[in-house]
Amino acid sequence: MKTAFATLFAALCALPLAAGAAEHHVVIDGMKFTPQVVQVKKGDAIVWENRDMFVHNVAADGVKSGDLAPGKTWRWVVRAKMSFDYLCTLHPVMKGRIEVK
Ligand SMILES: [Cu+2]
Repeated sequence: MKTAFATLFAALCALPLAAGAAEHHVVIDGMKFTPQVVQVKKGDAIVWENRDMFVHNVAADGVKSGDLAPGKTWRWVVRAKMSFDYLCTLHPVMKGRIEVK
């Protein structure tokens, strides 16, 4: 149920807000990023929302959310046309990927 809701939430939030640019949501819960792979365009925003009971973060080269306490969100705008993998440095088994088209 919780997972289904998270998926629905992510799907709803992926709807474009304005022509050309979209806001994508990634839910952090159950020690994972959902969806794990997000396809975006340069100029889009991604919002990570920590719904887990633990502190997590989003980290890659040049991408650092800092620690996100439970309930916190972090918004980041895609500035370069470059795909990358990211992880939570506190729990390196938590991995995600941003694919920039
Ligand atoms: Cu974590």
